[in-house]
Amino acid sequence: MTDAPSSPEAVSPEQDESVLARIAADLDAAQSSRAPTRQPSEQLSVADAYRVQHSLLGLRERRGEQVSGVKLGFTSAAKMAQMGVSEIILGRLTDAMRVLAGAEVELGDLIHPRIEPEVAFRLARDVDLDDPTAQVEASVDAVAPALEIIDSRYDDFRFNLSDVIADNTSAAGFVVGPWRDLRASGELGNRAVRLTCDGRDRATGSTAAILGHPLRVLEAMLVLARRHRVPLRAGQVILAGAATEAVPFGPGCFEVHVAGVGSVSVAGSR
Ligand code: OOG
Ligand code: MG
Repeated sequence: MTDAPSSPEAVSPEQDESVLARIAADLDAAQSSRAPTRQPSEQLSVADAYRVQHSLLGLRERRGEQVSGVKLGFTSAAKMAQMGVSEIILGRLTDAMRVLAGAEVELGDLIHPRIEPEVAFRLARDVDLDDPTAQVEASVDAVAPALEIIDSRYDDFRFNLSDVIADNTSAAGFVVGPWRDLRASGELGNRAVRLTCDGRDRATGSTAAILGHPLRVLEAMLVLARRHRVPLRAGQVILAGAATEAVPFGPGCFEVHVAGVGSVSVAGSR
């Protein structure tokens, strides 16, 4: 007897390119019109979901955006429980999503944004995905506190694993604080993480919530980048994934504090 298929990968047929392109176009339109869309009626395999993500990125690149990094999602139990998804996912960051430290973000440009505290790493060298001995950690030179603004393009911020991958893992904005030399920043495995709004605590946790240690995301990232052919290039930012639940991003000044790493803020404005 064989086991029943358990993952979307196992049960979903590959979709035609035209179906994938249509889903990408719907997601792109939802983002630009700030009107959320329905989850696709097709059940996508994980591989197809990354194809949709690539084509969504292609639409952004055709408008002149440039990739500035990658982000990991669902690397903490807090996020998995909040969203009901329990597999690590990879998304792409572009220069248009970058927000300067301390800057204001117009909330009306987003659908139903949330914000979450993150740790960022910086790649100092390209990673050769086809080199079986590639070591990402050796290619990372700096760490920084970061905030991620997520904004699902789906109604009610609800999705399944494949649908959130297709939607570029809800990526909408990111803010990176001052970089510190990774080798001089000490043990990163259990640093207190705090997200405040106008000085009041909104979420608290520890970097230990991120796969036990935030540097472990680098291995997970390499596996996903190889499988779904996501280039990893010198200078790119890597968001390790939120250590706590995301909170609604509304008016006010949101700040992340990562003990011994630093702080950075962003303001929501109407
Ligand atoms: C998906 C993105 C998850 C993280 O840090 O875990 C993520 C979502 O929650 O909408 O960015
Ligand atoms: Mg995140």
